Amino acid sequence: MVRCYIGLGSNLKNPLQQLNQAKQKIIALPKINVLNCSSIYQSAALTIDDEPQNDYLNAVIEIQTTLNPEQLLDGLQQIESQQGRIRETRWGARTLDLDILLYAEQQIKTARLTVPHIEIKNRNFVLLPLFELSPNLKIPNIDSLQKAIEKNQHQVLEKVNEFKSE
Ligand code: ROI
Repeated sequence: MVRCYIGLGSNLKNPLQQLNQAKQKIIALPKINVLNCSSIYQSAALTIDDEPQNDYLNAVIEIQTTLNPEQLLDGLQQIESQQGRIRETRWGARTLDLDILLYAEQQIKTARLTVPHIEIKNRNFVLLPLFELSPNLKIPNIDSLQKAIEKNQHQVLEKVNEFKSE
């Protein structure tokens, strides 16, 4: 059994419903136990190209699994495509984005996967929900969650609600 953190994000087609549906589908995946869910947070889109985008809703789910990283990714990508994600531009708007943020304390670099997620330390929409779940979490190459969050103070997040199932 390995402990993992999954990041969820959506800014299209009823994001709240997208996240709740994705949560139910993650719960239903074989060989996964959902341990805990963060609140849902709203934030302005962090953009790379300055193209305007809708605000995002983000959350993090903590799981235990016996799946290996690639198998876990397969399951998550299946959910993304079931919920209508079309991979367009790399940084564009999306109905649903599911990322393996952390897989135990492993560092993984394959063609399909970089874990910990490469942008973790620059994104309070990931760091804050992680902090809510595990304030003392050890992340490879990050000294402390709290310090990382402080460095991104300009990124404003608003807690939307608890992560309720429908
Ligand atoms: N911005 C926010 N706030 N939340 C996201 O999940 C998110 N995802 C992305 C980009 C476009 C980088 N910006 C984001 O992929």
